[in-house]
Amino acid sequence: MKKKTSTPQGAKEQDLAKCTTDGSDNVMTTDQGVKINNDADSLKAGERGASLLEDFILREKITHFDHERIPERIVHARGSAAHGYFELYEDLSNLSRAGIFTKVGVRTPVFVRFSTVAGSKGSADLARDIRGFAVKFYTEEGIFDLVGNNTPVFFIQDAMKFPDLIHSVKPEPDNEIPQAASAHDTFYDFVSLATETLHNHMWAMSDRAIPRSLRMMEGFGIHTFRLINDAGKSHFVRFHWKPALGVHSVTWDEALKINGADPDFHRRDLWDAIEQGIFPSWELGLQIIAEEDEHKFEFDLLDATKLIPEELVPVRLVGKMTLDRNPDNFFAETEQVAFHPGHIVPGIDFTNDPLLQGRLFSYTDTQLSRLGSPNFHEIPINRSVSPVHNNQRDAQMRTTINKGKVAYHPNTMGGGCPFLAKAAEGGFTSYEERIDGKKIRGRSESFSDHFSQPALLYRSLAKWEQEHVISAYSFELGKCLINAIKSRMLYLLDQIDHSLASRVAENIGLPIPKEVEGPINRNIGADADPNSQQPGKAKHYLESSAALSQDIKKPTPIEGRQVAALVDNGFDMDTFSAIEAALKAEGALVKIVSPSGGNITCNKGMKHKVDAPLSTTESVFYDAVFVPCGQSSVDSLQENGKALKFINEAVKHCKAIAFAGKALALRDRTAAKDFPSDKAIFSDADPKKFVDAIALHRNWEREPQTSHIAV
Ligand code: HDD
Repeated sequence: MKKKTSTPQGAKEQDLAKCTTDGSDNVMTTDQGVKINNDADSLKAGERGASLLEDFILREKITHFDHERIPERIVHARGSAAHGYFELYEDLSNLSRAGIFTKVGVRTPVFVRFSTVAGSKGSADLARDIRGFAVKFYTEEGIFDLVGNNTPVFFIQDAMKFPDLIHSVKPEPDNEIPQAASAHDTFYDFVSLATETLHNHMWAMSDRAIPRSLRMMEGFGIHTFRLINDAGKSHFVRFHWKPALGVHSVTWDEALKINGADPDFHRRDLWDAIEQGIFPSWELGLQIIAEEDEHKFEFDLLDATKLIPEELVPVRLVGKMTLDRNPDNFFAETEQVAFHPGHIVPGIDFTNDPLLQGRLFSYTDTQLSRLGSPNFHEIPINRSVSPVHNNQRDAQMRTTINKGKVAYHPNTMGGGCPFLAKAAEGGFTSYEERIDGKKIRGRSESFSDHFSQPALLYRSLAKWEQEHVISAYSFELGKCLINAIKSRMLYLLDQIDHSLASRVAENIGLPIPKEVEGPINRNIGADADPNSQQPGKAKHYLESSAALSQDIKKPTPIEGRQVAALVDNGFDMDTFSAIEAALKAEGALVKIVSPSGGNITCNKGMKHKVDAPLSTTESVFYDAVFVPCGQSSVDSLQENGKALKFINEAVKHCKAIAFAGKALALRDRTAAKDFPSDKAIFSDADPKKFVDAIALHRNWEREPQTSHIAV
């Protein structure tokens, strides 16, 4: 596909360009600018003699190398990022005075980092996990960070529990096992004792936790924030990102295989798409709640474990974000970027959500140990494009050279500068929320319903999605070793949905207990009333919410989808070209997969470059497969075990598969023959039907009949 042109250089790109360098056409120097004559040998006393301490070139090189690593993020260590821009559809100044909500036609630069939560920096991309979705807006009024996830809720209600949550899910501390996996005792010990986790936990057991692509995930700001307009009026808001490509996932079997065969699968997918000009985009959605409606819901807006169903408050799409440029340097940009939910601009403000309030402390604090200095805002990727002037000074690695004698305010010696901005001139003022209350360490009664929303989520899922959730719980609990923990989880699942609990109980071979020892929820203070807790509080305020399901009814764009053409020498060019043209017209990428590498020849005698020999590729890397006609090609593939497995896996993973002409013989040697009337397995290789099936992502109706396929 032809590379699309990227956006004209934005303000942030110009800013980064000041620090961007490459060595082309330049002589090699030391860090002090001295030209280097020999970069291969250290300075020695004689040809075979000892190295000399005086060798400043060797010492500088090795010293720098020794200090190359910085601590990985305490959570969200593994991530990938891209540059792009955000554009507003319509002026929202009635809601907010922030430039990104008022300036139509302005392209605000963004840098977006996606991440997994639990795994280390080098862990595999397809871990079952929540995904981070952090957006840095370089606005004309300063940095605004929307540091969200790909699920609409969080595990806990109060930041006080964050270290406990993370300690429970990270590898167990005695043996550092398991890596990037929640399927272990400490996590379920915690989850089963803190029922507030159950809602986001069910999201983590759903297919959302194994996305097909970072380009195919929703994003959520999760907390309720405030939008403040010029008149100082506040509206509550929840932020959503809706992907243009729809929300899609892989199966658990694929995830396991991808992790082994290409641990960088998501990172590569994002990088390759952008390199090829297939720019992912998301629409920004707002759920707006009037100040006076704060208490009209059956849950508390300040509770980050609750979503606001779109049926109750629709999502208004107000703008679009497009990612169109890969970073130049992973460390300088993706690794050093520092997000912070406390980076807000005039027109946006916080609420009293106790999870958000705690986050406001944590993020600067963590950068101090990760990036090493309060000057992390000077690192190019973190630098605001609006001017920065204040009386903060010094500290490690300071790069700004502040002139003059004055580093205090008020002053006369500096002419009173830097001076303060009136609110009307863009000075930040906090929303004057009235607060009246006792100082208490406790939790609001309005946070105590932990069961209604996981039940709503489960009810909202399609049958096939529910099956995936059942399998996920069965896998995760099956991996736990302590029966008491598994039983407690079964007891809790039973409060959410009896059929779910029964199926999981059957799969893991334990009964659902009638009761559990001790209070159900132990995530409370020592003097709190254990009986004030769950599950009696569950409410049924909505039967189901369509937005929670990934069961798409309408086709989604197939831009950037990977489709394998399984061929060998002698394949039929006509049937190949017909499908290839139809796929390319929709922006899908066709890869020639063949038993051997190099080139193969079609029946018209033309040579074609093999994109991936079967020895280096896997069925799980592709969204669909087609096998063109051609006797010798099909004869060869029929004798190739990897080719047969390739198709069998595509059948098992419910993908679109097309066979043309003679390729039917190949179909009959694989599990595809068992599905003669399948909606997404085609024997006539009709290009349009094939494309339409890919646009529906998978034919999940096939799945219940695939358990016999051994791959
Ligand atoms: Fe957090 C990183 C998202 C609660 C403490 N968090 C981090 C990142 C994302 C989130 C996407 C990675 C940013 C990046 O790519 O660099 N975190 C969330 C969401 C939360 C949440 C959506 C709840 C709604 N986090 C949360 C709490 C605390 C933290 C309650 C602590 C009290 N989070 C951190 C951190 C991290 C972080 C330790 C690690 C690296 C970093 O901040 O820069 O401070």
